[in-house]
Amino acid sequence: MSKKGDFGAVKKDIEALMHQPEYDDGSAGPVLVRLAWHSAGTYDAETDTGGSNGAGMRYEAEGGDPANAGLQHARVFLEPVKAKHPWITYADLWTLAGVVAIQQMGGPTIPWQGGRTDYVDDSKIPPRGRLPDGALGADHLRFIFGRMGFSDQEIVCLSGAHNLGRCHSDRSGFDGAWVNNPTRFSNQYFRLLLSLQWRKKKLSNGIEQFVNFDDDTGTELMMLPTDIALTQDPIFRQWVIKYADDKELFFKDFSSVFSKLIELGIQRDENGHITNIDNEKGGYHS
Ligand code: CCH
Repeated sequence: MSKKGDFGAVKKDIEALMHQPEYDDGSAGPVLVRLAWHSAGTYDAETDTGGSNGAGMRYEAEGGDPANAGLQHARVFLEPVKAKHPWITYADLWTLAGVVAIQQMGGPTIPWQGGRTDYVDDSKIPPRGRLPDGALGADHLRFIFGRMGFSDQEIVCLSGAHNLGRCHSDRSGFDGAWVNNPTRFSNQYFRLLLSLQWRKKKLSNGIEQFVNFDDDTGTELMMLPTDIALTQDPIFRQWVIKYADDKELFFKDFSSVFSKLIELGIQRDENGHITNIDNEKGGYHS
């Protein structure tokens, strides 16, 4: 067991579990990033509900949301880390794991601060349906991310996380990976959105997605309708072009926007101490 507050020790153990030869593309990274995102992406700025604090996904109300199907794999990967460092809250562990995973897959360093609690305030539990639906379009994205307080540029930037991982027919119903190397963080997702021909395909479960089949390599890549919407909406498209052209800019912007995502609903004083969480209820100030 590490000393309370030794986040560096936790980081090392998260890094050590990233390599998972039997799982998906050989890495726990992508699903850990999705866990961090879904833990935070329920935030509603107007009512100040949802967000990463509380780690509500441990319970059926949030964990059983069909949008969160498959994220138990990420939570199971992290259990040994929690067992070894019992002082860390799940809310901190999940967000930290996302940040560590992005960095280990070649992405930018993302500012992260601890202090979230695992206390679930019943009045702050987000209703289901706060997370985006991949079958929809640009209006839906603005509605969902606008609720969290994100701009058009930030929506496009965050979507660049689809450079990682894949869709699973037994989780979301969509199927396949967005890019050729889904365990390496880059701006390839934006480049492929613009450079490949995407055609609509109806899967055997009735779900529609976009695909590109490469005759030379025999590989099929995919895009969700929401991904394609980024190229069709004129404002979103400008940002897709910028991020496709400029990997450095994408990395820089992604670092700040992901950091903003995992801080939604959290207020801190100048020392980084969270001020809007009752420390008696499981909060922990480093
Ligand atoms: Fe996503 N995402 N995501 N996504 N996502 C899926 C998988 C990943 C949407 C839908 C899906 C973000 C935004 C959106 C990841 C990170 C982010 C899947 C497949 C769907 C569907 C799930 C499955 O079947 O396993 C939609 C719609 C949006 C709207 O914008 C944002 C923002 C992020 C992070 C910043 C990652 C990573 C994955 C891969 C997970 C894995 O298991 O490989």
